[in-house]
Amino acid sequence: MNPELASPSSSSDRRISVLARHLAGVEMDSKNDSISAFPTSGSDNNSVFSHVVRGPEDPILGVTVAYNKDPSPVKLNLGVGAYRTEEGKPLVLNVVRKAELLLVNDRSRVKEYLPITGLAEFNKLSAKLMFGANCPAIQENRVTTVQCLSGTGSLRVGAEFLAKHYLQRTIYIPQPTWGNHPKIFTLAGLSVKTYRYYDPATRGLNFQGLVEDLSSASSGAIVLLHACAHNPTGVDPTFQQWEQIRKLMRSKGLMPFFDSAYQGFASGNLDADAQPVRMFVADGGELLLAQSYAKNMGLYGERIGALSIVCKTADVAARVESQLKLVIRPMYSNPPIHGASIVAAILKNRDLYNEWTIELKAMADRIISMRQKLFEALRARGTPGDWSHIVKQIGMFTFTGLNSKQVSFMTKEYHIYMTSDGRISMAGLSSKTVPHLADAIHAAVKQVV
Ligand code: KET
Repeated sequence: MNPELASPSSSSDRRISVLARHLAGVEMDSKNDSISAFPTSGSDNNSVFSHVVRGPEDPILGVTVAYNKDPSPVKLNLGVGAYRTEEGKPLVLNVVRKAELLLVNDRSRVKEYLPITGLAEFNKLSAKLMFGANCPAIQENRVTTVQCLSGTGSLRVGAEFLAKHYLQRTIYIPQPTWGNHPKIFTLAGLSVKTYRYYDPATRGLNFQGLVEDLSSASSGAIVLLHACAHNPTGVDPTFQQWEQIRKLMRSKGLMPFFDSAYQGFASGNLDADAQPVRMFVADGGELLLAQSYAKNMGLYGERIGALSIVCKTADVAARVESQLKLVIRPMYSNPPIHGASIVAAILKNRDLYNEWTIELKAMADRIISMRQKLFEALRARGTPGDWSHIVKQIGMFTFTGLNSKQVSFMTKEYHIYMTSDGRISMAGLSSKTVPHLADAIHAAVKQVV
């Protein structure tokens, strides 16, 4: 043995010695040497953090934590909105693999810091993807787009900017909405209120309530709108209703903040899903947009997205961008390069873009076929209730109408994991697992009220 590792004197020497022996692969069997013998271990009374209470798990991501702990072979995770194949496996799109190969083989690529605003090419292409190739606001340089950390980071940066520079601090979010929205906006310094959105009785849009609530919102308030495939309800306004919402919001000077996490997942078509946002841009008014490539390119862990702010003039847009940089720099300095490079490689190449749209449509279609299968399975079992909302709702989720007791029952008895509001991620289902889910829903509805 290395003599320097033997007979340590002081306690810090002893720690270094133990670590060195650990790294050298020496077994630590002597009681004196073991990590648990350190004076800082044992009781937490000495810790300056001993008052810290355990926080709750996240209502969505915590579902995966619980799922991972369950040893059952039939367990099923329908919690987080993440696409799975028919085999229940995560999917890396072929087009993403191709783009990554192109990037790896390009020796001119380096790992320098990106600018604070991210990869310029990615920003341009992202704006074009949502606003359309011939968008006047883009041509007039009235749009500033900054690369952010996926949809969540884009919402946060947008909210921090609004809290600092916008005339109103109130943001209206739909009831219900994605569970992270109220936390993001509150922590950014905005004050959160809700507008009616979903009617549990009809399992459809409460358009009347929505119009009433936005009509009585204070002038200039910010309004969070899901661009398409509303999460968790799977219920979107019709184009006619969008037009009414647009007119109402513009007449009251309400500021639209679009959250687009599912472009392409509602209809299977990127342009069709961008329509509501494009209606608001076409009227010449201002708005914010948070875009995510987590779902539609399957780039979840790459944390790639963008914040766009459409302004009235190029001059205002340039000044807004300079302030976005001041929000971003102390928060995370500048964004990561890999995901942005993948997205840019796909969006700028016609063949790769076309291939992406085909793979995206295939994901959307598989989800639609799961809706049909689940609906038919419940009908075949004679499960009490009208389950037609399963096929009517759009996007990744079905808002089943199951209550939290029924959800707990399904988790306990059937090892099916989902959020307590009764939302299931249809993308996590496969032909093989539909019968198991249908059995669980059937039993829950019959046995638990
Ligand atoms: N907006 C909405 C509406 C949304 O559903 C999500 C993610 C995001 C933004 C943020 O996604 P990001 O990965 O930051 O680009 N929703 C799913 C995952 C999650 O909760 O983090 C979900 O609802 O399961």
